[in-house]
Amino acid sequence: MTKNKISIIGVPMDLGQSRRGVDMGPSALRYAGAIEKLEELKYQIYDLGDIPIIRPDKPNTDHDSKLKNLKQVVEANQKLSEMVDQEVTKGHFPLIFGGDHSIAIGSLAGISKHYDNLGVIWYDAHGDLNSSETSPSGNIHGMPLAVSLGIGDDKLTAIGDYVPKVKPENIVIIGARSLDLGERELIRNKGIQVYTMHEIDRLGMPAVMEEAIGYLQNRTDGVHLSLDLDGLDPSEAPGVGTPVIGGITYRESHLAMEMLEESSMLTSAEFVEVNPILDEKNKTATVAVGLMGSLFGEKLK
Ligand code: B3U
Ligand code: MN
Ligand code: MN
Repeated sequence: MTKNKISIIGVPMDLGQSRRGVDMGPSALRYAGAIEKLEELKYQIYDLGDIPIIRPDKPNTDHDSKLKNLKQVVEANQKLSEMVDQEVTKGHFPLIFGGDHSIAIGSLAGISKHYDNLGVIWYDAHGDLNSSETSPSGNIHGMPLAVSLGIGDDKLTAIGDYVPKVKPENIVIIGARSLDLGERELIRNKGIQVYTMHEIDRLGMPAVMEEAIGYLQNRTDGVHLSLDLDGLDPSEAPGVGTPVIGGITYRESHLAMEMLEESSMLTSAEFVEVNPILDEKNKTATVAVGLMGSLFGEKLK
């Protein structure tokens, strides 16, 4: 990693989906030793704690758009985008702990204004490319990548006061195996680069990462990693709200992180969807912290 100062921001958000417990994700990652691991690797860590999430009295739905907890998700992401923006301005590497994946809306809003061509690696079983028209669930955690492209409710796309945050040709999705029909159409129409499990099986993770890194190196001036733990196989990362069988292995994931570290292209990252209530003895958070080790250069130390 080129930067040696890392700012950690926890976002205990569970309002972007319907299962409770993912709000404990930041605690689980800290408990699994995230800070100690990064300190061991000689980074200077600035732990900014957790953003307060203002909970509604009861889960609500925006009646115009059918988006669940829209107001609360907008407020938290607005706050997150401001904090991330400040940390990037200081020259720190923002490392965000989720929380459900709706928080990528705020992360990208805070980061992308600092780059002309921010690249995004979306490591996930899902595309997260839905909008209220295509979403089967109304859950905003299935929408953050679409929102970052400027597609979706104005209250979400306008966070950070500019639209869009990323260009479709600067996105690479890795690990997809559960894509809704509307998401497939968007991927086709926008020409988004996707490595599904088919390509990972067929080419192998080394070739996939080499290609993905080469592709982004040619066109971007910074790259954000958005890592949803459900990208991994549920046998190795069971503590997630929407597990999908047939995922990326633990070892493939470590290799992917090491190759990203070698590329020196990453400028920010987030680890999301860790749900300790659904987990087996904090296994998923422990896997996530292991992956952070590889991402921040453990193999070279
Ligand atoms: N695509 C579905 C399911 C889903 C998306 N992201 C997660 N699950 N984690 C949806 O609800 O948008
Ligand atoms: Mn996701
Ligand atoms: Mn997912």
